[in-house]
Amino acid sequence: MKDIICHDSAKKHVTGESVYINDMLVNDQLLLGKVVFSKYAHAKIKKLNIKKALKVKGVHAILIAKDVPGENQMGPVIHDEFCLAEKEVFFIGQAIALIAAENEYALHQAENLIDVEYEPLEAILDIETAIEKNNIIAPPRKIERGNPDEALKNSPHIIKGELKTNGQEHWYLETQTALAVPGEGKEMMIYASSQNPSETQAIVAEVLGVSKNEIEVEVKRMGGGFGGKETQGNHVAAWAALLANATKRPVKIHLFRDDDQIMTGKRHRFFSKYEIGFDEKGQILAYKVELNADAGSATDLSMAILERAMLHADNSYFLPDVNIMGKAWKTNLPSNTAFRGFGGPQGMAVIENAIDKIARFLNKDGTEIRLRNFYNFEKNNFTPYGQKIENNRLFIIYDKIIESSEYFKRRIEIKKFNKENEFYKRGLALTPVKFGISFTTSFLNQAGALVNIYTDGTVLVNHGGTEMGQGLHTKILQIASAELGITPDKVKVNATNTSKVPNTSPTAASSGSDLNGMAVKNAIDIIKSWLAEVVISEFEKNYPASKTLKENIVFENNFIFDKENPDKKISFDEIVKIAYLKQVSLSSTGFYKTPDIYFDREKGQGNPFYYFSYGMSVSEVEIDILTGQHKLLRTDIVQDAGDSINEGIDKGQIEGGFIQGVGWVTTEELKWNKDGNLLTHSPDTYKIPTVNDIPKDFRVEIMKNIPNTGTILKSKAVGEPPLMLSLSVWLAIKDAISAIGNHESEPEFSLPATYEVILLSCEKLKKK
Ligand code: MTE
Ligand code: QUE
Ligand code: MOS
Repeated sequence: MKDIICHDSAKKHVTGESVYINDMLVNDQLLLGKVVFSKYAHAKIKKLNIKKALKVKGVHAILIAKDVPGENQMGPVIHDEFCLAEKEVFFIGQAIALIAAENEYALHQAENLIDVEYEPLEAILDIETAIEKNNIIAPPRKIERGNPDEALKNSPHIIKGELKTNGQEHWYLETQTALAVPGEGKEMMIYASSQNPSETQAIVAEVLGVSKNEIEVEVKRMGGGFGGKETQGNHVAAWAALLANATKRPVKIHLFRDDDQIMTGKRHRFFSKYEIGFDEKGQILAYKVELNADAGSATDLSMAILERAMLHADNSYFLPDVNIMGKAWKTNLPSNTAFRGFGGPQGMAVIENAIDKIARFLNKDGTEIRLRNFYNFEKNNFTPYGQKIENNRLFIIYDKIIESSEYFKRRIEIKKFNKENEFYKRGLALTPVKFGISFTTSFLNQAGALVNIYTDGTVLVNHGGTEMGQGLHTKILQIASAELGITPDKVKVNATNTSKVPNTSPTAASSGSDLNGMAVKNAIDIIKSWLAEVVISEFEKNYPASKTLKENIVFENNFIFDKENPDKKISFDEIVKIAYLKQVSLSSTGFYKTPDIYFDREKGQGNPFYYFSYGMSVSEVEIDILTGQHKLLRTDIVQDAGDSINEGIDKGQIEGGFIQGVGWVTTEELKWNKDGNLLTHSPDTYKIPTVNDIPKDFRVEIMKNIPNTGTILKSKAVGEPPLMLSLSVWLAIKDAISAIGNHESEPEFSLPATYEVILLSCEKLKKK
């Protein structure tokens, strides 16, 4: 049943048949909602008068903080985010009022007539200032092993450094959107673009001051989430619900692109400091790193993100004596949030850069240093947090990619090219990824499902995961079809709905198919055991001589048969009808929780991950040292996806994740002015990758014959890990720059490596 199904985007998205919230046909009662937001990064609200605005024709409601009937809060983990600002505003883009009107024109007119007066206060707009003012958002975190200070002292060489990695805008194609439809009494139906419908339900219930059983949240699909709709999809849902509740009419909020970019949180920028000790061969002896994250104005998921950054500070390398500190700082910017990789990219970038420096310092190839420090099999196989590395795939992937990319041959060719060319330089880099799979907040590793079989033999699967383009529903459909032994055309996966499957975890941490796939299998196993009994009693009728054992019943190719005696068979459709007439249930819930994982935050120790996903990439770039422009000439990727459930989808995830990462490490640059206004809030100022940024030669390979044990269909998660493979592009650029000085001195470098960064770095080296 594997590999034969294409994602619905292959046809429906292309033809336009796919329905997003903004395409939904609602009745003529529909009102549009608008969010009025703060124009100051930090200020007192001196006056907020809506009287004039309320008189605008077509306006049905204007709400401010005091109009929130329930709790005026929408912080997901900690309640430190107002739904609507009260006396003070903490960032530009913070919601202060909501308008519901019949059309866009009325919305804009009303917005202009809202009378707000601010008294500006001092704003903290970067990590350095936050550190200076000790504006920490929560107590620092630590992971430590051995005695890193002593080990540093005893190291033949030490490199010290700092690294800034900038944030990243999610740039989902569908901006934050929600439609709220009031029902009878306190009922409210929410059509949300949310990775976490259960949390959307909880927040809507809280702001309305009603119980969760009055709120139904449905998610058909998102036009991309990438982490940006893990918590912040809740915001528009809460605002739409408030307006729908006030007007008793359906209300839709669909953020204008620029407003979305201004109002919502992004990938956390980090400011990191490190010291790494090593010997002549490049063996790492000690590593100390301090990761400082810009949380923005509220906590959101910052502590979980910081934790994942810390848990990936080692990337694929054994660090004997190590100290990892994590601090999240409060600033007057939108609260930063989940973004593909969830801190992993920020943690890994630091050590990859450090290893790159070691290689240059020792005048060795980076791959030699990496290979030498990889986690090993019998020894050097424990992470800083004490988890043992099992089923280590680093060496097989390394061997494969070194060969398939012709790494060493191309290294020589590049040397030659750089010697012969004065204004163009080429660079090459290999980087590995080891990414931990599971929510580090262990209780989140659970999922539910509801599987219904109808009397015509068709199947409807409900599960707790959401579809954001990653192909989860397609994989779940394949899983259901494989487990029931029926063809995929008989199975349909429903929109995610909190009334079908309750109390779900966010679709995040790349665990959507691992968790929900298992929950669906559990539900199907239960139904199959009921059906098996019906099958046996049917067999006994027709073949009275022999007995069929329940364990011998096989579901395959739309039939059910006795493994010991395959002639005994009956079609799936037939048995479903018989079961119904025999009053046997054809519907079951299913549940799954990941076994044996835990993490002690206080101690910084545990087994937080069920397994690791591995991958490597080799990238070659060419830079123009007169302009700083770069071209990505070739990338090879080898990725471990276990037994891939759907190679087409997984390949799409690998390519898409990698390119999204290429944007983060090269062209995507967030800039603010001195008042905290985001300057890069539209596609003409914020440059995400386009088709032109795809490597000219792009070779993606999924490893074969390495099944994962203990997961659904022996697969592995694939959603986030490939993003971090883009670090090879970043370091290939650095390698090309350093060719100017014959690799003798360390180029100045940061992330992203924009044309400007590249050019300035080249200029510095030329002067040396
Ligand atoms: N792929 C597409 N097309 N759109 C998305 O929004 N989100 C990514 C990844 N791949 C995303 C995507 C992120 S951040 C995660 S955590 C996973 O998909 C979530 O889905 P999964 O757990 O089913 O892999
Ligand atoms: C990876 C993730 C998440 C995570 C931990 C990971 C994630 C997420 C949370 C989280 C943490 C605490 C909460 C909560 C969610 O943790 O996406 O509601 O109270 O939401 O390692 O992707
Ligand atoms: Mo993905 S950042 O875990 O939504």
